[in-house]
Amino acid sequence: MGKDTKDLNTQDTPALENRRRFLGRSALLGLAGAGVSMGLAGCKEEAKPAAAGTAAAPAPAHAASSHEVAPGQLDEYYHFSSGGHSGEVRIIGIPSGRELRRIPVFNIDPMVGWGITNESKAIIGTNPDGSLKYNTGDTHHVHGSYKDGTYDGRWLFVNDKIHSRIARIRMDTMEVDKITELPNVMGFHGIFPDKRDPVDEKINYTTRVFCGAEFHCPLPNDGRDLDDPSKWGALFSCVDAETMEVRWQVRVDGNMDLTATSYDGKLVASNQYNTENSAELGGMMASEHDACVFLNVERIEKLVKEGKFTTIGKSKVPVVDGRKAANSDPKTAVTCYVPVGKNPHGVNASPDGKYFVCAGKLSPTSTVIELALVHKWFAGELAKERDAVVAEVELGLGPLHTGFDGKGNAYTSLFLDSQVVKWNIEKAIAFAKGDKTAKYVVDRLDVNYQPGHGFASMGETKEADGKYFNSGNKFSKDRFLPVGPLHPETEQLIDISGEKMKLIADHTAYPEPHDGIIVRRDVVKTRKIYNMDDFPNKVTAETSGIERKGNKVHVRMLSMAPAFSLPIIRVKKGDEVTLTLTNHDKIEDLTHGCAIPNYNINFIVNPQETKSVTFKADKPGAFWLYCTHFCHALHLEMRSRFLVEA
Ligand code: K7E
Ligand code: CUA
Ligand code: CA
Repeated sequence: MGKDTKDLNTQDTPALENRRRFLGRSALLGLAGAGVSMGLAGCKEEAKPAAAGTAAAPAPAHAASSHEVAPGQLDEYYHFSSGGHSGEVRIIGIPSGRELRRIPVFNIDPMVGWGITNESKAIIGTNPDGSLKYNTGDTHHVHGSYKDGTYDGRWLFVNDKIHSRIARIRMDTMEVDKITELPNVMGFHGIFPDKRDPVDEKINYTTRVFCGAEFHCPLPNDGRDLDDPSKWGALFSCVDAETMEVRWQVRVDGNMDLTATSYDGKLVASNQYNTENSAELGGMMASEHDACVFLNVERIEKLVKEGKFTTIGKSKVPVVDGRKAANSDPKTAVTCYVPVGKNPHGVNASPDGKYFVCAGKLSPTSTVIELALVHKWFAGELAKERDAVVAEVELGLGPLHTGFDGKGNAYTSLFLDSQVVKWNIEKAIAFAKGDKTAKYVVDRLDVNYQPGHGFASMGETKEADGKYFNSGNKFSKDRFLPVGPLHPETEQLIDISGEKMKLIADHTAYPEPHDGIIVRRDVVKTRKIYNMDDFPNKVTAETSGIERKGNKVHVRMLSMAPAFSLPIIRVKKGDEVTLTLTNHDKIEDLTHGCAIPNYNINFIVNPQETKSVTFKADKPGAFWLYCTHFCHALHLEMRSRFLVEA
């Protein structure tokens, strides 16, 4: 339709108009300069517990209106949630909100020994001296692997924004098995698995994971160009889902923020808020338009195959040029930059596979881009990139992220308005085409208070079922008992099975949840116990014992409730000790722990699992190596003497 974002399609309920006026609409729309950070963080008037909003209104009959799951009953869904700068991923039951598990990813977890055992250190990454390369992380987006357009229950992928790493979680054990650091990028933010191969019909499952990098940095980042950010750049990366190696990267104009993939496997999109390529806050807001960029996966991989790429610094990863200057002919272009409203945040693909919704953030709009039209542009059959936009509708202030119910409705979080707005995509398109009677806003719900991500049950799959929507909110200060100056955040569960949304539960969240997915429970198939043969260093009754080679001592031990196989472990001060422990119990959930006082050792071994630690025996004395995980009536007695001779 090729219209400018300035003539916004506006349509709203009177209540919202009042609210906007109250908030000072023009001031917010004209955000500029130093005020913006304050504006985004705290401009909202001190929010009150929802009294006047729809949240408290009596709801009509709903299909799924209770969050209560009776004692002994199981939840219907798993919610896999990112953990923000805690560096972890969490598993929450939906609708109960019960926290089921924490998966350490980029953080250290002494309960399981993540970051303590040799096996976990090897996954996280170590320095030449064996110490951890990083022990911090910032997870924002967790997404599952796909088959035939829905989750296959195989893997979860999550980003680390701090150190630009991608982690893979096996869903049968809910443990990380691979972490890869992306070269030459900074601020790796958006992540999304592909849903099928762009070319090979038979590959209808995830084989790639796409990664958007938000921050520009020198290329390579080796000390050059520190004072000339105009030379800095941002790359988009493709990681092989199986090997977790970086397949290729694309140099782009502007930055890459969040990421979404098409159901046909051909395109991947990223919203760009810094098309200005600026290093300054003001500069990042200079332009009235930013972009949602689409990458043509097939064409990129063809260029890589033909050797039409460069490399950056020490990295051997092929880098294809996706900048505008090199992609002026749509028929050969690898990138299509679709102009959208100012500083967008969030791009999401609708479950029918037809649309991408890019939320405005500094523009009160959501832009609907039709996939088929982007394909047309790549075929040279669309005059302008902007013509792929089929609607750009006003929703409210600070739109960030969008979920879908599979019934044609989108649910967009409004950070500044503290609302979730339900809107109908086809009606929005009709409205944009000129049918001013098309009521695209279906409902609004106040949330408490500043929503970031919102996502619906199975909403990122073609099996979107429209039952639950989770709103992850910041600034939830008065929603729970105060627990010190730092408050919990809120995950609010919304029943979206009816015409009107209904808030049905508040769950606490340890800061800070961002994105998550809600997965039907039958998709998830976890193992009951481990397979001992999966561990090459397993300890058997025959190999249990202590082996010395010079000052290197290998202690091989097994656990079987309620005892360790070695009652006494004797070493000498200065020895380098490797302790390998295999749990020979076969009963589901019969886990043992292993802690050594004053040696900072603590980890668990699950049934049939093997783990090891290596440390210097630098403190003489007697230390009770004991079982930390309650395993047996004689759990307290389950210990060995670790003796270090002076
Ligand atoms: Cu909006 Cu990092 Cu997805 Cu958080 S990002 S909210
Ligand atoms: Cu073994 Cu407690
Ligand atoms: Ca911008």
